[in-house]
Amino acid sequence: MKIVDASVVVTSPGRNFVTLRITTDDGVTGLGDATLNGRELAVVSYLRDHVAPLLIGLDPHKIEDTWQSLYRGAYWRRGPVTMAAIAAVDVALWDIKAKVANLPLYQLLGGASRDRVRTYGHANGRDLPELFDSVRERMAQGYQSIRIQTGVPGLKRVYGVHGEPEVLQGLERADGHPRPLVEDWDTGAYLRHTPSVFEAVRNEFGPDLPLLHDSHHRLSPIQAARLGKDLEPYDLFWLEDCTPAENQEGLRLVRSKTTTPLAIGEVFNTIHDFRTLVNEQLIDYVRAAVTHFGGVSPLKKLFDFAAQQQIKTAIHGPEDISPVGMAAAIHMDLAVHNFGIQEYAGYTPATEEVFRHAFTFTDGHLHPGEAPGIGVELDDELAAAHPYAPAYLPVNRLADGTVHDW
Ligand code: CS2
Ligand code: MG
Repeated sequence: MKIVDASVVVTSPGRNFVTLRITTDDGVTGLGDATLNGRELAVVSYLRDHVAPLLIGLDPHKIEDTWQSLYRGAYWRRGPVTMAAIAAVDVALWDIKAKVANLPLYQLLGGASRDRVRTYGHANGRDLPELFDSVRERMAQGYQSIRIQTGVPGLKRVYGVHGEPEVLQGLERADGHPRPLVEDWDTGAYLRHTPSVFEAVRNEFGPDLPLLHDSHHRLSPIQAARLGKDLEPYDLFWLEDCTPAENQEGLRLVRSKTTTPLAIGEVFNTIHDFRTLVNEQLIDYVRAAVTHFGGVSPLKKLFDFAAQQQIKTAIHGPEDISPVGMAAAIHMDLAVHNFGIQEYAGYTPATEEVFRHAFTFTDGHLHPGEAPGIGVELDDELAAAHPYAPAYLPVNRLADGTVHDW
């Protein structure tokens, strides 16, 4: 069996997605997600100009060798662009291997370790009434765990909460913003406000509903320690990205001050980014996504590493992970033993039409389905009807204009 074609499809059914399709001489095809929110075209070029030509003629069954050749052979290792491109190749080859075996991918990853995959959804509101309505909407959709994001008094527009209530679940949609919007931030106001939000949510929805919160890299370690401690009475499922974790050692301070569980890593792209965090058990969930971490092959290695320290998986799953990346994630979720939870923000109807998938969402749980491979088909004709449009995530600034973490 040989690879005869590797093509990149860019489509924007509500937001930009980048997909790699690998085709073999037997006519078997595999898909891989290469979407990097706000920097999509960099990955398109990396794939089209530097990777696809190298794949032609290779044996598609040699997944590990191909991965290692692309990672080590590039010389310039790591980074979101490189690892998203390699991820797309990896997932497409796993898709092909599983199709040839006539098995759903999870069966090649050790088979099912559970019946279904629990998820969490996004609730957001500029104020408490809007937030409570959003929580009820997610619960009505079946979600049994919910991420809470709200506005902050005095701030116009913050992460996860948009002025337009119709924005789907307050996602970080880069669509429609051809230049980065500027959002404002005040850490003090946020730290003073957030505990009262969770007190109100607990009073409204009771003590048992698993609640999550994302600080989105915006706090210093001591500020993160304070927030984690202030949130302990509200028994969060996790506090996410409480501090920029390139400074992995910074989590030692946070960990020493609070028992609030910590989740980190959606922006990480190799196992080295997690080394201290996992070895010293500084976090409870690893957030890496198939699409940004180099694919299924390296993510499985990370999950096994994390399992040694009783750390669980929590694959990143916002709307800017395409249904291709999501499908690969759900297969991993079903198979790995140390599964924690899967983020699932859902997709626009147009996205569901372009990417026909076998995975299902029922009663707050996902299942990858039994289709051979990862179970996703990309409709090229429909994809072409949604051309790429430049779009960027917002930039976050303090009141004095200083750019802040986002
Ligand atoms: C967020 C993401 O889902 C999350 O946890 O951190 O929505 C993130 O803002 C986007 O994926 C960035 O593209
Ligand atoms: Mg996040």
